[in-house]
Amino acid sequence: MILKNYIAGQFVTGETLFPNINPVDGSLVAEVSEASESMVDQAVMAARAALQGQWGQMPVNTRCDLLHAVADGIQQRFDEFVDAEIADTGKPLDQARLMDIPRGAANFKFFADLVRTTGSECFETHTADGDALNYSINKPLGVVAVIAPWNLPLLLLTWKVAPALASGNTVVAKPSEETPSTASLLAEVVNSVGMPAGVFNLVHGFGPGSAGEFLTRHPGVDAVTFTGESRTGSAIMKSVADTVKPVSFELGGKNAALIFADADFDDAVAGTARSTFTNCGQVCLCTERVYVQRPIFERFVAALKTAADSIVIGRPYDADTHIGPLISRGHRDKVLSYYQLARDEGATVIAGGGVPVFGDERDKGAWVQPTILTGLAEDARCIKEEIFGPVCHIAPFDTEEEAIRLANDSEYGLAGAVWTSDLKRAHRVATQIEAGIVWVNTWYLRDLRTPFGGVKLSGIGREGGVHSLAFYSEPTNICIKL
Ligand code: NAD
Ligand code: 6OD
Repeated sequence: MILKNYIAGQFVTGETLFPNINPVDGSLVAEVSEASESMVDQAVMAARAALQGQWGQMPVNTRCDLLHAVADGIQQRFDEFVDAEIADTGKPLDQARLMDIPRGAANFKFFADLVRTTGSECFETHTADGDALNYSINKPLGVVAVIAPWNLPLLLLTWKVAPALASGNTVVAKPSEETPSTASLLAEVVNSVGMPAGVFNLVHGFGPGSAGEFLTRHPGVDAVTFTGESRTGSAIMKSVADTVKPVSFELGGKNAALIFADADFDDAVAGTARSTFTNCGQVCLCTERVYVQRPIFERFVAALKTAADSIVIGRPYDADTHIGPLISRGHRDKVLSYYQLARDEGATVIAGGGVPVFGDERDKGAWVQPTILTGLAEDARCIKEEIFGPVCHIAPFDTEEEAIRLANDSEYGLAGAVWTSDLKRAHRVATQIEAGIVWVNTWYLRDLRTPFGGVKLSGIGREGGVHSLAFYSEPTNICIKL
């Protein structure tokens, strides 16, 4: 099977193929056609042309009906999407079935419905020179480049494609080279619902010197929306700097969980196990730093170890599997290098710390053990740098002020979690954490209307609800003298 690019309503292949590898056992899922520079150029030109055609004139309701049809099309091919996501990532069936694919579809309906019902500003203006009516109309930005990562492939691609299209833009999307399959299915769905050619284009490839870079530095692109590593965000920012394009960046994290002694202990343990190990630790919102109030520190470490040791690392379709492999052997090398670095930096390995041995085909995959560390100094690299694997470090704290200081002592600022039964403390602490989102007594509970994004190295801007519409459209103020 060859996964193709989708340009100007046609499925096309270029001269170069690259392999898409299953991280469960290293087998070949598919070959992928890498888009050349001229193919990326054709995609951008098709997207520009589509702005001037039927799409640009389409009533909002018709546009939104098309996006609903895309969501319905994903639901109709639900099992294919689930299988494709699993083949690319090795994630457990339940996660793909209950989160990745339903959310991928829901993003289209949510943003379509939001655009149907969101109005714009209007002010009645009174001045000494006379009265006026000031109102604004929201125009699309134009051609939006969407660059997505591999950890929640369909969910994070559609999280940006859906609001961009709902706002009337056209899109050239590039999924991660590690996870091209569900994006390819999405192109088939878009093609099947009668979306005008060029409105949605898909190019496959890598970052530097490949489709990612060709796309973000293309002069015909009006805005770039990106999810991925902070240093990639920095490279993209440089490539759009000369043309001063708007960017929306959702980047890395080194998220802290603060566990106060008055927290519901079992909830805090279960919640922290979930926030550390879900998706094999490969969610940008995952916890990598856990701070526990001293009276319950030893008990918490022991309980989290029990939780980690009981995690079933297994095949995606096995009913008892909790977590699958990392995304690739390359990423495993990085995670294992941090496991080694932690030892070199003086950590005590409480749980895991290595590679599971299965004695079957999975030994060719990208598996690692869920890992818990203690004993590192706060300036250790393992405390400062994002690892993006199933690993956390646990350290004690004494006072609320100390906990807040420790949580904020990071170059990142994406997410935080506070576990306490004191509501006043929860609010007081949450407001002082330097992060785009703080969960209290829970983790990754999402409402798509809320602002989502990070501070510091974790990103620029907010998406979600009206924040997405604000990024993907350009308001024009019209002032009528009355
Ligand atoms: P990555 O930055 O390596 O790649 C992301 C995408 O960018 C891929 O499609 C890649 O091909 C492309 N890319 C790479 N270099 C590029 C360049 N120079 N120009 C244009 N495109 C380029 O990230 P990843 O490894 O796929 O994802 C993991 C990272 O993403 C982690 O750091 C994680 O925290 C972060 N992430 C953040 C969020 C968030 O919402 N804040 C969500 C998911 C993942
Ligand atoms: O749930 C979402 O909308 C979202 N953007 C999640 C990001 C997860 C990062 O890996």
